[in-house]
Amino acid sequence: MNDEIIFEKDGGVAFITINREAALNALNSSIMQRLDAIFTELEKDEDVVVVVITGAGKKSFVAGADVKEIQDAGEGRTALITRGQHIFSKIRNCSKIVVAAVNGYALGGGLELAVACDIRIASDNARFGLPEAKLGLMPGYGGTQMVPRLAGIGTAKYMMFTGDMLSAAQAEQCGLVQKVFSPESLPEETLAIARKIAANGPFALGAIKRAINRGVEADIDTALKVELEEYDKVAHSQDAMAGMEAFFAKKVPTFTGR
Ligand code: CO8
Repeated sequence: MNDEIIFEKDGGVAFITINREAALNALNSSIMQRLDAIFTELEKDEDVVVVVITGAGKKSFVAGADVKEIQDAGEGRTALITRGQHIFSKIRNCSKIVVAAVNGYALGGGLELAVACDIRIASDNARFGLPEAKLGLMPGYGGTQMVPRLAGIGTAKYMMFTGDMLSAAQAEQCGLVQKVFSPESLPEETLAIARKIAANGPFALGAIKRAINRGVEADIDTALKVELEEYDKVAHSQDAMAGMEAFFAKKVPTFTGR
């Protein structure tokens, strides 16, 4: 068992804590492999609706890929990037809703992990940066593509060219972050948001995620066809029947995810 990742489940919510505080939760190979395995496992887990990813301690979410491993990898660097892209794409395309609880530094590969998630909730002391160029490197786990889509091209280029960090307030303003809370209330507020999402119809949540992820990459007519395709499945789902019946019966719906 790899204790550099703590993996827990409570009802419909799973929690992944990157637990390497002495290195500000930098992503080494064993953490990356475990993340890969956890997301494979989650695909088969019908009980989990929402996954929350956070970092251990009060200082850092994830301060990047492990710079020592990158330095030592030599000719293996391209393989590291390929593996990282594969794992982060798996997170982005996961059928569960994935929430990043950013509790401090989200730098380099750490910010790329956060933007592979569906939404980002941050503490007001969180810092967001892509400092790779300071090391003579560039973001390689999806940062050059995901950050412009979320924060705009100008902000993304500014961050990557200067290596400057954004505050949580700045990250919220440009759309990188959806909600900001005090460090003390972040775990509880994130859990409340996760539970709110998990109470909704899981079948619909998965369809909404696919419609948005696929649709934003397409022209509007193709994107609307994607929405219709997903809607067709949702409209005939057991969850939709249960949700509408519960509404008129003034009861809380019991969803099965089917
Ligand atoms: N990798 C490895 N170790 C790290 C990392 C990291 N990314 N970040 C911090 N650490 C370690 C430090 O080396 C230090 O270790 P030690 O105590 O043994 O000296 C410990 O964590 C604590 O860090 P600091 O003493 O530096 O703490 P400070 O509070 O002074 O500074 C900072 C905090 C500003 C966050 C600082 O640690 C820092 O700048 N870290 C590096 C941030 C960075 O450059 N991240 C990007 C890395 S590159 C990347 O993510 C590329 C992704 C694409 C992958 C490409 C694969 C080939």
